[in-house]
Amino acid sequence: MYFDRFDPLRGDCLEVMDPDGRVDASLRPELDDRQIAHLYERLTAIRTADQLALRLQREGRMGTYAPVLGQEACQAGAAALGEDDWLVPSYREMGAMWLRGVPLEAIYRYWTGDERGSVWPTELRVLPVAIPVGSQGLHAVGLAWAMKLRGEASAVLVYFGDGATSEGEMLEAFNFAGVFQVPVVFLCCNNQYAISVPRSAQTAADTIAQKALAFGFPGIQIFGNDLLAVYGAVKEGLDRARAGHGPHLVEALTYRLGPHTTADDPTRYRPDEEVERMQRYDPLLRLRRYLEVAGLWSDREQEAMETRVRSEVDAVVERVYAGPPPDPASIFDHTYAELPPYLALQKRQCLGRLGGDRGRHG
Ligand SMILES: Cc1ncc(C[n+]2csc(CCOP(=O)(O)OP(=O)(O)O)c2C)c(N)n1
Repeated sequence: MYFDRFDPLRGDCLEVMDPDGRVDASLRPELDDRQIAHLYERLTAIRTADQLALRLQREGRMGTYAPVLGQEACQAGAAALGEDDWLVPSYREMGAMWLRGVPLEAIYRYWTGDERGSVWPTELRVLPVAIPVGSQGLHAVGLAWAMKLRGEASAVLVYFGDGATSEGEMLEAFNFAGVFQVPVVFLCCNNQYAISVPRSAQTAADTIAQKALAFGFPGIQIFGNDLLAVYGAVKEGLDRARAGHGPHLVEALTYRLGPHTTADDPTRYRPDEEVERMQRYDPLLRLRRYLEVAGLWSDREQEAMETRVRSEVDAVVERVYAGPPPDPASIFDHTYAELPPYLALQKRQCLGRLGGDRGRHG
């Protein structure tokens, strides 16, 4: 319905719900109003948790953090995953991971530098956060290839940014996926910047979506601040991948309203007016407008929801900072099933030193 009708070479870009909340019924994915209201609440919870993370970082209680602000609708791609599918995140997918079932507690712990935050039930089928830009593309394709070889009817959804499409690993992933026709959906959250490098300096191609065509599989460009477009395109890509139609690429046009990470000052490379202009496309605003027009929402519902998500997130923060800090030697745990020899050596050295310190402190 989407991939066959929207052609990136023709300049097509899928929008189902416009910034005023008006929906094109002919393009609407199978999401009823109740489900949309639920996702609106979850995306609001993501924004709440995201802003709190930023505050915790500023208070010195969290390490470097990569905010989601402005890109919440892209996170809802994870809501389109089937139970047996896999999610492969980059570092900006706090929301997608949470939606998939990774406890927010673990996500917060991870960003405080606590390796216990890298542990969640394997049944969720979520890979760890990938910090090296583009590396997760190959992990995703490897997973998808394994599923194909095993004859499993499941698919992989991998997130990455516009900057990642300039990395060799991502291009290798596209190529491998096309040649072996593996069940993977590449979701490029094109937020217009790779730190300070604008999209225009990233590639000479008109779109990222069209790159899929060169690798021999379908690509579509969508408005990534439109929850319905994200959900619809990702769901169709996953369904088709699972049915044996190989890889699909979704380029979601979005905008990073905040800094790249808490270590970045975006005022040095982009004008304030640009950010102000983009506020109009806020993914949460259009959902609220839609629900209001549908008669499902008023200030009362909004206030009640904000109170609910605030207490949900506050309770998580309380748990994260309660109890003793982690054992420093736990930095060696939870990444490898078996430690490589050089890390095993470092762990022994670390334990030796900690042992001494612990001895001194009785
Ligand atoms: C291989 C590699 N090179 C450089 C970096 C430093 N770095 C971190 S994020 C980033 C920009 C990535 O931009 P993009 O892929 O557009 O994703 P975004 O952060 O905008 O979501 C860079 C260069 C890194 N983490 N890994």
